[in-house]
Parts: sequence; C-alpha cells; structure tokens
Amino acid sequence: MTNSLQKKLYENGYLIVKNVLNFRRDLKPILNDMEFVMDCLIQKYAKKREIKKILKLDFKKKYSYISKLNIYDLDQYFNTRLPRDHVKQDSDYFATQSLWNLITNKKILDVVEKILGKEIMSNPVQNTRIKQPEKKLPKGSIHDGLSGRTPWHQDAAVLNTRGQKLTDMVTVWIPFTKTTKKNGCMITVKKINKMGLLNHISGYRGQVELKNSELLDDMKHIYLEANIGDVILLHKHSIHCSLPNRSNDFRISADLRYNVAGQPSGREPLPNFYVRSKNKKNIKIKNFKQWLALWEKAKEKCIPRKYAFKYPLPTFKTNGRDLSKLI
Ligand SMILES: O=C(O)CCC(=O)C(=O)O
Repeated sequence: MTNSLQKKLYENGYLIVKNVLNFRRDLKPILNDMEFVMDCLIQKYAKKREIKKILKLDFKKKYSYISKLNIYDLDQYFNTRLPRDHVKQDSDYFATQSLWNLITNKKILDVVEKILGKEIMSNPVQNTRIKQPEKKLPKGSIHDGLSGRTPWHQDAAVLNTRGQKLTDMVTVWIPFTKTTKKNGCMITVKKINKMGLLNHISGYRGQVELKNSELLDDMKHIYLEANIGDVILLHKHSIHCSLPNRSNDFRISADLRYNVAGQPSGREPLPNFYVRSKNKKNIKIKNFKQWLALWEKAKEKCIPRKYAFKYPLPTFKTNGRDLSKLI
C-alpha cells in the first residue's frame, strides 16, 4: 500500500515535510541539555579562574570555548550514540530525556508511519551534530561529518551486510537552526536513489564515502534547506552529502533513523526497539531510563571489542555497482 508521502520519497529519494515540530516544546530542551553538557565540561576542563566567567556565556560562546580546550573526542559528548571503536566503561554519549522524547515524538512517528507502515523500530544509526562556522574549525575537523562537512554517501552503506540487504530504513533529519546553502545544508541529486546500493570506499578517517563521488559534483543538486520545525526524510539509497558551514553562525541538527520492525538494525548490538506497533505488548521500552539501560547493556557488549559496531563497505564483486558504470 502506498500513500503520497511514501510515493514521493521513493520516487525522488528525499522529502521535506514542513512544520512538523515545535521549537520550544520539541527542540529547545535538547539545546538546553547540550548546554548542560558544556557546563559540565567547563567545570572539568576550564582554567579554575575562568570558570565563573565562561559559565555566563551563551551557548555558542561556551561551545567555541570548549572546542579550543583540546578535549579528547569532544563531539562524542554531544553525539547520541556510543563511539564506533574502543568503547570504555566511561565512554560518554548524549542520551538525554529530551532526546528520548524526540525519538518517540508522536508527530515524527506519524510521518514515519506513512513511509514504513505501522510497525516501527528506532534504529541506532543516529547522530547529533553541532557545526561551528568552518573557519573556526581546526583543519583536522573540516571533513569530519559531526563537526564539519559530510562526504557523499548512502545511509544504507553504514549498515552491516545483513542490514544493507534486508533493512527498510528511513532517515529523519531534524534542524535545530534554520539550515541553508550558506550554513551547510545537505545536498542530493533527485531520483539518484533509484540506482540502489552502490560501491563505497573508506574516506577521511574511515568515513564511508561513495566511490567516484567526484562525478556528482557536476550534476544538478537539490539543496535540502529547512526551517526550524521542518524535517527532511531521506531514502536509504539517496546519495547525499553536506556543504561546509560558510556562515558566521552555528548549524545544529539531529539525524534519527527508523526501520520496519522485525528486520535487522544493521548496527547490532546497539539498541533497536519498537516505538510504534498495533500490538501494544511489542512496546517494551517505554521511558527514558529503560532506553538508557539498553545503551549501557550495549556498552558492556562493546567494551571487549575493538569496534563497537562494524559496517563493511558495500563493495560488490564487480565494478557494475560503481557510480561511474551507472551514469
Ligand atoms: O547533517 C549532516 O551534515 C549530514 C547528515 C547525513 O549525512 C545523514 O544524516 O545521513
């Protein structure tokens, strides 16, 4: 059964749904929690005599300050999942009540239901991204997708092999700041999802990057600009990247994902749980603390491994799945 949202998403690979969320109710609490994390980092890492003064600064100035303190893996304190490798007992991640509220937000799930149907699981491929103006970034972070530009890729490519084959997943990209061409919105190419899963390579610091992605530079791009309250949906085979933040302001977003219940998450052993079902008995994770417990349980499983989760690059046996062979 198809409906018009699903049809449009599957046809074009992307969809901007306007005015889904309310800034004050749905989004601001997450920014407040990010600021709380900044305050904790300031207390821990700032020079003693500066702490009082820094705590009085606004969100952006506080973040700019802590980003200069050389805190190891700073982005991880604000990212909503365990790190990809070398997970330790004290590995931090941004799992807050406000984020739990967003993942289970009725208005988001109503949109997702139109795409995936009534049986929906939260998929652990999710990120929160704070992007300062690129000119303020250390050189090494310019191509780091959490704080800088994101390379061309398909979201199915960051799942493990079973997930790549079997999982119907949709990306829900949520802006906390108005997102434009100037401050680094995502871009895509209309209908390019129709090519299916393509060969990828391991790019900068192991980031998954589409093979021959330079060929996309000359194609007609769709600029996925969005206002606060809008959400952007991406098909799992949509090829997309994000532009540099060339503005003087911050660009903040979350990308959540959902999959059809019963399919692999593609990121085992991270939490994958029902958020909507016709059978209420399927909804076992009902509050923030249960959700956090799932993450901590996953952490125990990840500590002995080098990689918390692995996703072999989609590399098909022949080059028939190279972008260069398909355009
Ligand atoms: O927000 C970004 O910069 C990139 C997001 C993205 O590529 C994704 O959600 O798959």
